[in-house]
Amino acid sequence: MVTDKTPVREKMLRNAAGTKTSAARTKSPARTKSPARTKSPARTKSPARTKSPARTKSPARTKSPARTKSPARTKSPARTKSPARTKSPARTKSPARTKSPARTKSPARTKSPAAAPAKRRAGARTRTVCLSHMEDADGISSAALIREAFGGDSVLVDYTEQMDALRRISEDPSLKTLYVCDLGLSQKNQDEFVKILSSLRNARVAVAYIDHHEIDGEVAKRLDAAGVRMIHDTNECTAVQVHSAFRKLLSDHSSFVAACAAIADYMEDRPLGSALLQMYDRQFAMLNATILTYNIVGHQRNMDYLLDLVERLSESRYPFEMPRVFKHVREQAKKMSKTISYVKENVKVMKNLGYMEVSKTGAGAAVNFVLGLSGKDVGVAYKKLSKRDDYAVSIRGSRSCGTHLGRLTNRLAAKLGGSGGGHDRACGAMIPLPNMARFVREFNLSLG
Ligand SMILES: [Mn+2]
Repeated sequence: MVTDKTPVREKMLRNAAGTKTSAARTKSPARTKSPARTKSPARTKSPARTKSPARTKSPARTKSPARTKSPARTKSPARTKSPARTKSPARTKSPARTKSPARTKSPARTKSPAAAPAKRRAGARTRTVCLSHMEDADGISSAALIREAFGGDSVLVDYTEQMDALRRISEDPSLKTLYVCDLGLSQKNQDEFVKILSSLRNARVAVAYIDHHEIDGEVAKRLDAAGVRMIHDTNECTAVQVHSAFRKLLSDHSSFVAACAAIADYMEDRPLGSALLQMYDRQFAMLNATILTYNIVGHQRNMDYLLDLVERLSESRYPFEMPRVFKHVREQAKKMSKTISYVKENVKVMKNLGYMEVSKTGAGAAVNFVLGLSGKDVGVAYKKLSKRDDYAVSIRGSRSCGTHLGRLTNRLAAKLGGSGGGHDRACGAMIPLPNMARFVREFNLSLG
């Protein structure tokens, strides 16, 4: 692996050195602070980066539960003023992109009502926000690539928080550009989603929706008609689509980040995804995709960590380089092996599916084993959500499963007062407590 890696890296570095973006970045005074960094003429090149004491050792960075409060973070002149960012020719093309001071003042990060200063500036719209999915490598990678291309704030959510976050963001009078990534819609939220995005467009906020989950054709049309930039292909993961759409604004390393996301989303066999993966050593990409996934899964309650991950990926770092990742991978792998025994002992079957209620682990962590160990073509795992009267449901299909599970889930969940949807062989839902058993029964019947 080591021998393979070198030429690939070198090739990437050569390419990166010539790109406008990386050249522009190096000049950023922000970066010059770190002596390790300054030496590196091209951002991607810098092996020094990994060792930069500021990054790796700063406990404030990684451990600080309140990311935002860390003075180093928020006030860092580096981040705030970054003329390199703003003046980069690549960036200036898009009017939305030009001013992006968002990064610096990051209200999203702080969770403080950042709107206040903006209001004082008499309605200046300057903020760029990327609302993305927090639960997997595709969502995190998409946020990282958007951040690399446009700067701005990353707001990471799961499906339960998606609409609340969107409402909150849309109420910010300083919002100038909004990217929504890897967040599929369901019958339950799609109308409100269209409504909010349309009103943002009416307020002249630039809005892009980048996703690969099943979408109602009418909903897609309405978004398009409202002037939302639709980057939507069910055949490629979100990060790959972000990469493809904004390649000119991204470093060469971004293709690696997108390839990892494709692996994590089981979409590395698609046309664009496989072309990206081909550029790298397969094992190396799989290793990094796994490191990324396990660290994301293991840090779902640590927003600070997840935002840091986004930032590091956006700065052309490899997942394996990040501090303490192997420790977390080991812990996560241990959990996985326990989950295997747990599922083996508790999985139940109906004619067309295997199913299991889980409590010791997440539904998403167990569902692949429910599928595999049940011997059926569909696996359903569900877990009662704390403080809610709902189950979080994860569903997976085998390669020989002929039903589009995302569509079936969307329909059944809506019928039973929940919501859900997703891909043909991987999807999820939220189902009200009293209807869970019925959901599994009807799912089984629909597969027959
Ligand atoms: Mn995805």
